Amino acid sequence: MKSAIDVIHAHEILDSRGNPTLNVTVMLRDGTRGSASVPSGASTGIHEALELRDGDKKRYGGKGVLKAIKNVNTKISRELNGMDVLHLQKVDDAMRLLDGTVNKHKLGANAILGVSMACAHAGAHHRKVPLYQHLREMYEFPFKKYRLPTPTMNVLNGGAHADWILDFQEFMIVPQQKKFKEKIRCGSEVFHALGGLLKAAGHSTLKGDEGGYAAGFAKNEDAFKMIVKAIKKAGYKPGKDVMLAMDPAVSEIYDPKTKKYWLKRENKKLTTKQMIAMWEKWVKKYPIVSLEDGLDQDDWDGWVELEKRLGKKVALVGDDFLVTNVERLQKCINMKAANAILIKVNQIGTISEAMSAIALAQRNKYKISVSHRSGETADTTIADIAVAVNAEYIKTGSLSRSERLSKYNRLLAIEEELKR
Ligand code: 2PG
Ligand code: MG
Repeated sequence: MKSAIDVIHAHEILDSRGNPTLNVTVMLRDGTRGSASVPSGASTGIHEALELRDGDKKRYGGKGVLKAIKNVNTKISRELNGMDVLHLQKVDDAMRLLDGTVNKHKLGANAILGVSMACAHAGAHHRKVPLYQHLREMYEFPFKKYRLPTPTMNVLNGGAHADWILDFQEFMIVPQQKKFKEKIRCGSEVFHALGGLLKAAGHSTLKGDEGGYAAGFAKNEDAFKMIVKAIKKAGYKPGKDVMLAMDPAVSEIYDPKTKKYWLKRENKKLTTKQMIAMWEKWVKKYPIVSLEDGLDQDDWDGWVELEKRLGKKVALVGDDFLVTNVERLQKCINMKAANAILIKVNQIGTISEAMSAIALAQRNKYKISVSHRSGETADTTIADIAVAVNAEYIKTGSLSRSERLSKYNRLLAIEEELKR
């Protein structure tokens, strides 16, 4: 069988924060190769699959991934030899069973994911089709046409991605133009207009982990005020040409003991009820179409209430809350606790499991946002996943830094290809 796995090899590379991660190459019996690199989060949810790090403080401050690499090059490689990459579900199942733990802590979700992604690429190359087409057909997504996702672009970075200069992590613009390339142009123009405004107002224009400006304001809400100004300055209409989105990532500021959210910038501690009231106010004031992790990852009742209040108007996206996990998603569907899911392949550890989460979400009319991590590489797999499943959104950072732009640039290329 030509599409059988012959050799798997992983080695250590560095991500956009200068931390080690894995690059994996899979070679098939016919000589076809596929390679992929694994992303890494900073504001990780507690229910995510485990990212295996060496813990050897003398090397990369404990962040090395040599153990994960060894697992790929020995145990996983042996187990998968001769398996057909065109049946990625079986390959992923084999790795899941070999690991045998719920959160993949034996082999490491980073090790497993690197192999899963590399196999997907090898399969597409073997078939001589684009990755998005390969994934759509292999996982039998029922759509006839391809639709490009709308980007949610994180132009102001706060929280764990920008030294807590703001309490909330991501302030995003959501361009509404028809073509993807027009959305990119709009995003870039607003981003640069924002830079000009920040400079003029005496703010820093240095960038955070996702390539957005890391500028501090007295109040978190001022971030949106500034963005609205920038949209206008760039010649666009807020609420029409450009909408807004945010990921306050509030699991990071939640204290389970007091059950309060601590907004240090504003010196406030808010209850779930007060947080919901604040989001309602913001949604009335600003053209917000999407709110991710507006409440803590285990505040199920809070999420149900939030969904009741805002679910008709806004995409309420579960990230740390749902962790690309089918079981948490099913519970969420049963409880009516959200209406959208963020998909991060490394939260769950295989492409197949991420695809199952997407399929389940879509069967229940949830919106899909395929997402990068704050620690990224030039890998563009998530762009193809978003197109494969006709995701509504892609979240892949700001309009600067090549590891963010590589995904946008891949989507620009896909748009061109689909025209033909
Ligand atoms: C998030 C992500 C990506 P991290 O919270 O959505 O923006 O951040 O990768 O640090 O978890
Ligand atoms: Mg998030």
